[in-house]
Amino acid sequence: MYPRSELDSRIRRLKRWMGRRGIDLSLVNTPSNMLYLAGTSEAQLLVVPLDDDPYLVSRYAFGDEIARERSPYHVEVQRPFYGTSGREVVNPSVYDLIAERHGDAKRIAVDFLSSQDQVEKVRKRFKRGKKSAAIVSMDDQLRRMRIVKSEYELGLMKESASIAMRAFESLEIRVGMTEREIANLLEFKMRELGADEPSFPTIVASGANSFNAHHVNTERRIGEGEILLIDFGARYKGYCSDMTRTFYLGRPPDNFSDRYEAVLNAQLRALDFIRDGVPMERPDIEARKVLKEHGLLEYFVHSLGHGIGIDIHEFFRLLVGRGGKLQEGMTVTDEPGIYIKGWGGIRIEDTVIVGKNRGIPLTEKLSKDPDYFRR
Ligand SMILES: [Mn+2]
Repeated sequence: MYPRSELDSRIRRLKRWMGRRGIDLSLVNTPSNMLYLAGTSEAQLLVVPLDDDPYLVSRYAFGDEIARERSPYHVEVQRPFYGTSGREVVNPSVYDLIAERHGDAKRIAVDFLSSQDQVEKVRKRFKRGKKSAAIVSMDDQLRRMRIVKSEYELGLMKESASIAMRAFESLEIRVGMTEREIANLLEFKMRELGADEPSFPTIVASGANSFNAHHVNTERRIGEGEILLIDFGARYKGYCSDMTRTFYLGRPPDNFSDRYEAVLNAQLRALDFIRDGVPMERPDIEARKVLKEHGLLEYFVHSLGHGIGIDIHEFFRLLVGRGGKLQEGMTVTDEPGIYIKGWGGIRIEDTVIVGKNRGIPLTEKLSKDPDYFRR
């Protein structure tokens, strides 16, 4: 079970925000937000009344038992009855239950304001006369809360990184294997080592396919004298890791080694700036400067990194032109890459904690030697 004290302090923080904004009820249904606030995503709705304890509404046999095991909060069960004729069907919406209990709510915060039909369902039930409760978004508040990780969360992310690295190290990759085969093996190993699942579908890009930053794996067989790029991560108890390694199978030609060196230097340079108080665009700018010195700037066509946690891509990007400052305890990826049409791509990525003096990589123990498979 998720530690109660962690969740209680998050709920308290949410309630302080609700109090300031005159919000008397919060409704959460995005799985990642629910996990963050209640320790489980096995429910239809998390309900946080300003003046009462939070509780979950979960469906009978479709998560209610799991929610009870994982969350310290009360689980209200929603159970349909279908009978044997259409007249007997009783299947009240979760929003009926909420409206019955909190019918006098005047200002409701939801994390699904962009979902028109769900908002309409809430609006319909919180109508008295011609007036309906005001419905506002809580997305910004939840983003602010989730952006800096607690020690407990960092512990889960470290384990997720460790699982991914150990899985990779146990792989025996041989020339002749297909991209899909390698991805399947890696994902199997991560699960075997305790991962809930891969944090996203593993990318194995060989040869010219390495040009595709988000390659979709094929039956292509890897061969000598080729680039092999592998981008992967594990999810552990809800928390993600994300890393990329690029290799050369066989003796690398100079143009590969030089370009690899440049990307690696850019990645390490950026790491020095992933620290408390630095503008979020700075690490990206520093990485771009290094690539510029090597004449590779035009091939770095994405941001240096992104927030990571319960979601693989969380709020904010490390990108030139973006505002905001880094704060100790945030978690980001550091992943410069170059993509040269007709030749291929090189990306090196680690998951990193924003530290006091420099970034603390969680995934760097896995060698960045591009000759890894010939050791
Ligand atoms: Mn990434």
